[in-house]
Parts: sequence; C-alpha cells; structure tokens
Amino acid sequence: MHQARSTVQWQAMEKAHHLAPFCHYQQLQAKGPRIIKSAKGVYLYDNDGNVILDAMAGLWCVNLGYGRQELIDAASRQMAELPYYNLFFQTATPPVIELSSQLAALAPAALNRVFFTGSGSEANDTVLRMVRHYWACLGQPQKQVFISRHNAYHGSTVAGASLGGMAPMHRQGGLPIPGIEHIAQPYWFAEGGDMAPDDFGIWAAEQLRERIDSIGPEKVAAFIAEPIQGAGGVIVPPDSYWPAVKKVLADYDILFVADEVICGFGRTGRWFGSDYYDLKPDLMPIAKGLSSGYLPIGGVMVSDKVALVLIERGGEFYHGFTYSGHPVCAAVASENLRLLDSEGWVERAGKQIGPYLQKRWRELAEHPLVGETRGVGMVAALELVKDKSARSRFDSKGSAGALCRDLCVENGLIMRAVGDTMIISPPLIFTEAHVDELISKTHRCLDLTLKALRA
Ligand code: PXG
Repeated sequence: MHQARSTVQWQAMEKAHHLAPFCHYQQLQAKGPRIIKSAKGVYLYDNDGNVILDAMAGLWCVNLGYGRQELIDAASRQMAELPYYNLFFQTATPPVIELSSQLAALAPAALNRVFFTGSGSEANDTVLRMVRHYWACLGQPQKQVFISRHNAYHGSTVAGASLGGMAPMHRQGGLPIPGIEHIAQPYWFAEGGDMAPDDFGIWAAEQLRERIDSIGPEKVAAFIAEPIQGAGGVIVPPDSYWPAVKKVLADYDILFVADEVICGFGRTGRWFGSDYYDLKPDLMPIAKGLSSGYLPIGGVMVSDKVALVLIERGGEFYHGFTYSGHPVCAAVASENLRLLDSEGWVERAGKQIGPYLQKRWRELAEHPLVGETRGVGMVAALELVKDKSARSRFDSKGSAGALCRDLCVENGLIMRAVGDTMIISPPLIFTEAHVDELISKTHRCLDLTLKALRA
C-alpha cells in the first residue's frame, strides 16, 4: 500500500517519474495532475477530499460503478487459486472457458467464439492479423485492405491507431500502415452542411461503396466501424446510415468488424451496439465494460463463418499475448457479466435510466451555448456553439470545450471534451437522482462557460 502524501508531493513525484498516456507533457508539468485517491459507486474522491460525479465511468468502462465487493472477491479467490497461467501450447483454464461460453451466449447470433487480449487496442491488432489470415486461408491473400472512417478510434497500438482515423495520431510515427483506407464519418452536425441528416447518412454510407469499387472488391478484406463513434465525440449516425451500410455490405464479399469496445456491455441499453442497430458483424472487438474496467481484458468475438475457416484450414495462428485470457481478469469479467445480467442493469439502461437520462439531456438544448444534444441509452453528447442556427464554433481549437471541461471538474463533475463536443458515458448504475445532479451541474457549468467566453 502506498503511504499518505500531500497532493503537492504526489504531483512533484509524478512530474519527476511518470509519463502519462495521451498527454501534453509541457501543460501537465506546468499544472500537475489531479490525484484521484478512491471511488465508490458513481463518485470519485481526490486526494484533498473533493467529491466528483464520474459521468464518464472512468474511461467509458466502469459500467457497474466503483467498489463492487463481488468483483473484488472474484479477483481475490482467483488470485489464491491460480494467479496466472497461459493459454499457449494447448492449455486452458476454467475462468477463461467459463467466460468464453458466457460471451457466446450474450453476443449477437453467430459470434460463438472469442480470442482474448489485454485491451481493445490488442483486440484490433488481432482483428487485422486474423482477417488477413482468414482471406489467405481461403486462397485470396490479395484481400488485405481495411476500410475504416475518419475520426474513428480503434486504439493506440500501431494497427489500432492505423485503423483509427485520428489525424493527429497518424502524424506521429508515420501512420497509417499500408493497406488501411479511411472514408467519411456519419457526423452530420459537423460535416452534414446543408443536407438533411438522413440524406447525409445515405451519402456517408455510399462512400463505402465508392471506396470498395475504387480499390477493387477483390482487394478489400473488411470494413471496421464503431456502431456509435465514442472517442470521436459520441457520433450517433443519422437513422438512415446503418441500414444503408448494411445494403452496401450485402453487395460485396467483405467482412464487417463492429468495434464494440465502447458500445458493448449495456452502453446503448442493449448488450451490444450491434443489437441496437441490428448489425451482423463477422468479428467484434470488445474490452472496457467487459470487466467494468476493474482489470484489463479485451478480446475479439469471432463468427462461425470466420472461426471455422481458421480451425479447418488455418494451421497455426502465430498470434497471442502473455496475458491473453489472464485467469484473474477472466474471473472478474465473468462475475461482472453475471452481475450485469442477473441484476438487470442492461435492461434498466435500455428501458428506465437510459430514457430518463436522454430526456433530461435533451433539455440542455435550450441553453444558448448548445447547438445540438444527442445520445442513445447511457451515452450522450452536446455541441458547444457560437451560433446555433449556423452550427458555428467559437474557434477551431476546441478552447470552449476545454474551458467547459475544466469548469466541470472544478464543480465536481467529470465530463469529457472532444474539441467543442462535451460527452458523457456514465456508469449504468446511475439513479434518477444522479441524472438530476448531472443535469444541474452541467447547466451551471454551461452558464459559467458562457460567462467566461463573453468576458
Ligand atoms: N476501440 C474503441 C472503440 C475504443 O474506444 C479502443 C478500441 C482501444 O482500447 P484500449 O483498451 O486499448 O484503450 C478504444 C479505447 C478517450 C479514450 O479519450 C477512448 C479510448 C481509449 C483512451 C481514451 O475517449 N477508447
């Protein structure tokens, strides 16, 4: 156990010895990080005793909230029985087999098998290698190209960041790697121009057809997409988008990968975003909510169509991680799924608390700073604008968003800013009272942001 130190002491040590992920180092050196010390339910407690409502569920993952004793006990039991063993060389462990069969029962129809990883990024690296291997097994090794979307997030490893469509990430380290192409995202608010949302959705879906045709269908391996883009700014596509994409996919022999790292495990009010949009993925990367973030675990759910080719024709698949299916992570994930299911949290997100959150969130649209509110189930966004009808921003650098985010933290609320888009993804255990607290704090912070912007 670490010893008690003052916030200033923690910050000095952090500055001297830690490099944080996704961090502007010079800015953090000047300011010092927030020190989060403990958490319970939906609240975080910092080192100075401030209480903060966590409307991001950590980083989109603590679906069951903090401090669930059953998850702690599951980890400690498994630690004592078998803290580690690997799955290489024809071995398996009970928690991994148990979790695999639970996942197969929960996942959309044909996804009956799972390859475990330590994270969502590793899951997408696995997707890239598995899909290319699949086509090679079928005698079509030239089918290599992945089509993804601008502003998608698929992780931070080389393949994950390449599959993702984040331009600032691509600029660091010479990405994307070859064989990955990006098409338009279905982000009507920012990119829809004068088109009606549904016309824009169909236009964006047609970009997929055009790109497949221009690459040549014989070279295209897969289309990868988040059902709702998360890190890109909770981009809920127009209603027309997914039905139109499904039509395009039906016309070609390419695989469809639904990245469920954020949408999975109840976020949309259904078990998976693919259930919400009635998608039929061939592969489905998962992570985050799989263990409610208590321990790192991810994986790729694989359809019978793909798995049977790998099994019958694939020979050895030269891929895997020391911590693929770590038994303690698997035991915690397994207990997490059991609790999500037996306590009805996903159904509650879909039928009770999700609709309440969405209803109250929409009220924020009346605020002079808010150009749009949107969301599904337990994930939502609002757009900060200078001019509502023109959908215009304050500036191009997202300074209004950063200002609003900092004011939120100062006022006891974690909400994330993606540019000038404010986003939330609260734990599924939010009550109506938590939603009310979120809305009133957000309202207050929007007022403070507006005041600061006018000053
Ligand atoms: N796919 C999706 C859809 C994700 O959202 C990953 C893959 C990668 O997962 P790992 O476990 O490797 O992080 C993610 C992760 C943010 C933020 O700022 C979002 C993620 C990660 C870090 C920051 O919103 N999503």
